[in-house]
Amino acid sequence: MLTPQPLDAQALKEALKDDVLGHLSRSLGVLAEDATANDWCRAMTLALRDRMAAIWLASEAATRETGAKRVYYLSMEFLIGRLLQDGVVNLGLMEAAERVAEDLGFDLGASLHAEPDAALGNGGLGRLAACFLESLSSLGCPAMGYGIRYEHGLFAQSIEGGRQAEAPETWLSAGNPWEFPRPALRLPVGFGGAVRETGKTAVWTPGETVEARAYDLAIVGWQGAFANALRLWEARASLSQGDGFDLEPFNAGDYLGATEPEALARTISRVLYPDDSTETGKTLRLKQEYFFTAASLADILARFTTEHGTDLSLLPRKVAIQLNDTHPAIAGPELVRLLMDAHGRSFEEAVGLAQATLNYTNHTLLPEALEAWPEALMASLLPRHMQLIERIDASHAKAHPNRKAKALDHGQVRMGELSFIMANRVNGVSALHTDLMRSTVFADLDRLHPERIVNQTNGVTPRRWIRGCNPRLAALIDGAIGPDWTGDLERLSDLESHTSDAGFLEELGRVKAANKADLAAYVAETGGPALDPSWMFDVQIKRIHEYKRQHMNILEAIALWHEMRDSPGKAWQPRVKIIAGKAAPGYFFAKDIIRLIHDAAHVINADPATRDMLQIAFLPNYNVTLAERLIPASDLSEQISTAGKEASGTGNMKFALNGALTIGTLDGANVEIRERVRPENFFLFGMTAEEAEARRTKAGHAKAAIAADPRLARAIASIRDGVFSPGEKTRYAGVVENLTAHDYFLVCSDFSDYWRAQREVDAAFAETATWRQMAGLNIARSGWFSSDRTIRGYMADIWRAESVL
Ligand code: 26Q
Repeated sequence: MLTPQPLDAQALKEALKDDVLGHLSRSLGVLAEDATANDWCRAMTLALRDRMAAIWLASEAATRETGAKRVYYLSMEFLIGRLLQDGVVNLGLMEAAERVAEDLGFDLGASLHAEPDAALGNGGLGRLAACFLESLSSLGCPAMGYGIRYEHGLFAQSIEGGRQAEAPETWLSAGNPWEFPRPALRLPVGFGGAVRETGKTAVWTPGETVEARAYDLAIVGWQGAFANALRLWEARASLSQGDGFDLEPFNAGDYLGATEPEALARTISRVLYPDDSTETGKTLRLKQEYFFTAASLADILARFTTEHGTDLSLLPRKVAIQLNDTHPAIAGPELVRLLMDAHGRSFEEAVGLAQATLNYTNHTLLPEALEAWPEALMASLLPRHMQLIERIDASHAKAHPNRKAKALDHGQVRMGELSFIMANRVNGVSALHTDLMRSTVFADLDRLHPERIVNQTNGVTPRRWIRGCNPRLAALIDGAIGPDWTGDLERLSDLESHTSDAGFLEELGRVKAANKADLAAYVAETGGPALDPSWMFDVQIKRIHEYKRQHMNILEAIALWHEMRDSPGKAWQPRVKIIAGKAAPGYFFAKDIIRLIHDAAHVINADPATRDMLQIAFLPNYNVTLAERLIPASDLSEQISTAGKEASGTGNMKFALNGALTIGTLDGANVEIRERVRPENFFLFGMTAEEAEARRTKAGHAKAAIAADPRLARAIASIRDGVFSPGEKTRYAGVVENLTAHDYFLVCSDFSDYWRAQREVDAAFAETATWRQMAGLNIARSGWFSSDRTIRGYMADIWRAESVL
């Protein structure tokens, strides 16, 4: 119904070609003979955007006609990366695009890569939001993502003298051809000021008001069946402030002062906070959170009343709102405020409606990552909300007299508790993580509301993470089982029978080898080290964090180096350890780990005794685009977090789906991956979450572990003695102290078992045919990790929303 009549390949190509040439001349004003890769990229983008807009408007019309429930996904982060290749894949235009490029004489690959990578997120949480939007569209669920149009996304990382350097990211510097600005939509968002109470109603008069302006991106689903929008808010000075231009100071010659209101307002959407797990308590961060949440809720209520009238008791039947972590947690009090102060509902009614509409996803149990704001800050920035939070907490306490967990505690507003109290459903992101939520941070609230916590294990979209990034593998799978797996990933199980077919495994080996050669060529082109595709590619890519234990990986490399030097004659399995990831700028330990990786690489890579067997390569500026190159080219996926600390992981799923084997702990979704691919196709090591928790309380656990493992002792000693920092012996004193004194993340305690598992990996990799079979089984058995499955789960168990397809 929504899909246009299928055209034959020739007609499809001709239509696309006309549109690309049309946009090149009419939208961009460029002659074909002068067009650069960047121009072709923009012309293609506009040609695709036209098609997406048509699908989106048809989807919107279908939603309105059926009066279907709408889902709203509120997230501070959408790590969308590049959109052009994804759009080409989902619209079924890959072949047409290749032929258009051939006809017009431009390089399609170069044009697809000319698009900036939109890094409007830090890592897993933001990338999950992007996969979810794509799945919502693929499934035909009426939805909208709401976030911030950061002028600068996550910082660009470079390495200077082995150390991370940060530069601002500039994805918007050449404009954004994807977006539809909505200049007519300008929503005021207030801060500060005072509350005047008159009998039953309260009037909040903000001391400062900014304006939220909307920019929409169309997110089209698989085969163009449906599309939803991602609406990103930009902060601007309001009309009442002369639209950001103050004439009086200007006339007096104060040109800077004239633009001050605009500069101040724009600060709110200027830059993404680069912290991904440590709460910093910055006022601007709270302003960002309220800014996008308030604009989104106003927009949602306006759409609701347009479609369904003013009877807000219908809200929970027509609207489901998902809070991606606590970052939009102020949505609870804000919705209560709107229902009371703007729509005249009682406090009880308002809270009831808000609770029936809102849901909350928790992504972390790390105590340092749980958001809490000082009451005084909340009261000065959002005085009306502070009143409501107090009332919400008090009424919850009254209803549950034996309650212990409080939203207001020791002068802090605890956003996790607030979100829990205000939500209909609260979900964790893997089975283990959800169990731990129930038994630890939310134990008390779970006891009071035993039906509220549910699990929805994360997933990833197979369009981007197989078909888009690994076309060779996609073609192999198509040939074996047909193309239907792309929209129904559990069909990958049909591959199982092929994994005992030598011819198929041979092909699988060729696919991996070609992807490895492509990666090696790319790394060489961009000035990186030489990678030999015949070696094992052992890959750890994620944010740098102690709990993710990149330092354990590097300790293993150092221990292996010592061992190789001791026994040069042994038949060692050549391997390159590829590591990439960014450290939060203020996270000094993580920055030390990056430096240690470089220092170790510098010494080890140059050692003539080992350089034909072991190399370490740190690739700078890890982002979605680099992940798309690395994952298809990986043999081994490092998922080695301290058990109980990684809520789920989603990279782990992408690797398995691309035929890399995992070395990993029983943490997050690793547990479920191992269950599905079966234990014999997964390299497990380390303590369980429970064992880790117990070990941490045992005095002297680090020292005991070091004493028990001479390899570990020697690796740490070589760091301590300055082997990797000649001339500055103390460079890693902090790292050594951390490992030997408290070792909170149990690197030492897990090291021996990690070493053992790595040697099993070496032995298995040497058996090429078996390794390939294991890789094939990982692919065939990982179909459950599609984000389509995850979104179906949210639709059924959390949102009670239905597809309109
Ligand atoms: C909070 C307050 C102030 C500043 C920054 C933050 C902040 C920002 C981002 C805190 C956390 C994040 C991101 C967290 C994150 O990415 N978590 C990951 O979520 C994934 C998707 O569920 C999981 O797979 C990962 O296990 C989890 O670490």
